Amino acid sequence: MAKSYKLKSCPIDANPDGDLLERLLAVRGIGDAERDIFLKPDFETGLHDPFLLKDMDRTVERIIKAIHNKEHILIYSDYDADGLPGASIFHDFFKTISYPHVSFFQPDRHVDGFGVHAHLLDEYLGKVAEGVEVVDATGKKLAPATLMITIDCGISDVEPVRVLSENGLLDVIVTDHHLPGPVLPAAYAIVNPKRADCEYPEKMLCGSGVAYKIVCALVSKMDNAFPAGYTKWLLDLVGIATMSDMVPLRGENRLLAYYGLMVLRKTKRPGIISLCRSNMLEPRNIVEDDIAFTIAPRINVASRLAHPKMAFDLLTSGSFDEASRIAKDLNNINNRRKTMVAQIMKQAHAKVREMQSSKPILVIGNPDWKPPVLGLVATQLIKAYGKPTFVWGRDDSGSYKGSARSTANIDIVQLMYAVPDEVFINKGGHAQSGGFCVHPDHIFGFDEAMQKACEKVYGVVTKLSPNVTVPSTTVETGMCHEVDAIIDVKDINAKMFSIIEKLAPYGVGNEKPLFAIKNFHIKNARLFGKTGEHLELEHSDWDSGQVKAIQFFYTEGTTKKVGEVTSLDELKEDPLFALKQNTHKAIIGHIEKNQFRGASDIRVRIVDVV
Ligand SMILES: [Mn+2]
Repeated sequence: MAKSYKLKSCPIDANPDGDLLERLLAVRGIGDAERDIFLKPDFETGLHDPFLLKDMDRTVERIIKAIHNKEHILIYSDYDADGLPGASIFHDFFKTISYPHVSFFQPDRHVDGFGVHAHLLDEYLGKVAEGVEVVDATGKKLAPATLMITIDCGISDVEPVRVLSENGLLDVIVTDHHLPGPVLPAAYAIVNPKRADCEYPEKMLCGSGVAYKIVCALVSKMDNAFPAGYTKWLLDLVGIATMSDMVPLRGENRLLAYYGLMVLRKTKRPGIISLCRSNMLEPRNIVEDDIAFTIAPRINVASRLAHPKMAFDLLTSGSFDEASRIAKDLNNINNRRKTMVAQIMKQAHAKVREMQSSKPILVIGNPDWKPPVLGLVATQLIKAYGKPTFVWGRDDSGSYKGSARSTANIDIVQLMYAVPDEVFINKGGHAQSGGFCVHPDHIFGFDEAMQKACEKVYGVVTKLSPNVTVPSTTVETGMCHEVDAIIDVKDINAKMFSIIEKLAPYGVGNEKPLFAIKNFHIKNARLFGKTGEHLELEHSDWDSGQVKAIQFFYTEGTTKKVGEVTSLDELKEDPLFALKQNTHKAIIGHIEKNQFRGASDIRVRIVDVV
């Protein structure tokens, strides 16, 4: 079936046939005022003053006092690819000043869950059980912690912060970027750009970004303790977090991502280097996709299938021996994760086809599915079907746990609160992403309960359907095409790529440009890969020379069987039959640089053929 595409609407006037750079800027709404700073962020002048963050003065004073008094400082961070680099920034800071009285803690994603849990910290606070003690980097026993700093969490933990500060022995500094609730925790200080009373201009920093601002503020007050340019070398960690935490890459975040990528390419951290090399990636060639597809998943898998400490140890390791051992372990765990997700996805697709459901919510589950990977499954399912998705499985203790993801217009937390109380043992999250635990007595009626809740909150299905928006990520699955520009195949070359590269790094808020490529005459089509799963198309003619286009996992799933197939038999005999007819109107895809053995070429990464 042929598909249609349209040009992205352009918030700024620009000639669609004009200069490509102008067109790409205009499509992103980048006008004259932002243009220069967007194209060439300036590290010396582009960062905001960290002291514009509310409570920064108090925070810096308290930390410096703690260092002065040799207090035991506890860094409590989230377990993901934002919280862990944030904690690693503090690790680097304390290591640089050789401060040993510091410890690092991350909760367990599955046992404890997100946020601050006071009862886990007994050992750190000196309430030592027999034989348990907290030691510093040199192995020396630490006194009870008197200062705790949260990273990427804590803003909604009013009760735990109250309990921790109750006897006056521990000061808690909350640093976070999540949206504060109606009541702020009664902490010693709270650094969060999203505080209503915070005047900091960049509201969308990630948790590591906030941690970075604090370290910058500290360094500015302790100047002579640090080598020149010290804070710049922390940007590899900030860059990883900024590009994996789905914050918009505009404003200060663009600067952090831009220089983050630059520093990553020169990183000296054994952990990052080992992780890259063990995945056949040279740090100097890292691009944003390598963070999204190689680095971040391997940091995150530690908390999903092992413990976050593994990834923290990797990021902070000072030894190549240790780092390459951890990198190898993380790769193995990540392979196990991939197999688990792939198996579940296969079963899920089959189940969805069998259900043939027109219901507005996709509820799917299986007691054999492992809850730790269901967030990843839910993300893939919503991409494939464009419906709010609840996926459940059963853990080793017999609990029915799962993950939910939603489209822009449906709040899943609201939905979970609209079902009768007894259905969920536990529920939580944000409008578009959450987790839950279903009571075993209600697992069979779970689907129906969610559909009813949806009707209750959003009205009947027929009213809902026209409003269900297809999330922008489905561009990748071929359900909807909005292209940045229409280009001619003859213009695809290194010069064009250098223009596209000017706007990188791409990500949320600055999506990688998608093109409709005209005049691509398929002279050669072939399948390659272990099982012939990938597609390569070759264009060549006298005028425009040769251009290659590839699509990985072309043969997987039916949505990617592109081109105008006249009969199924043709497809069975030759899966490339339709493509070879050259009846397509355009190739939809990204332009990328392919690096191999020191050489490189510019090619098309196919999203679709229409
Ligand atoms: Mn975060």
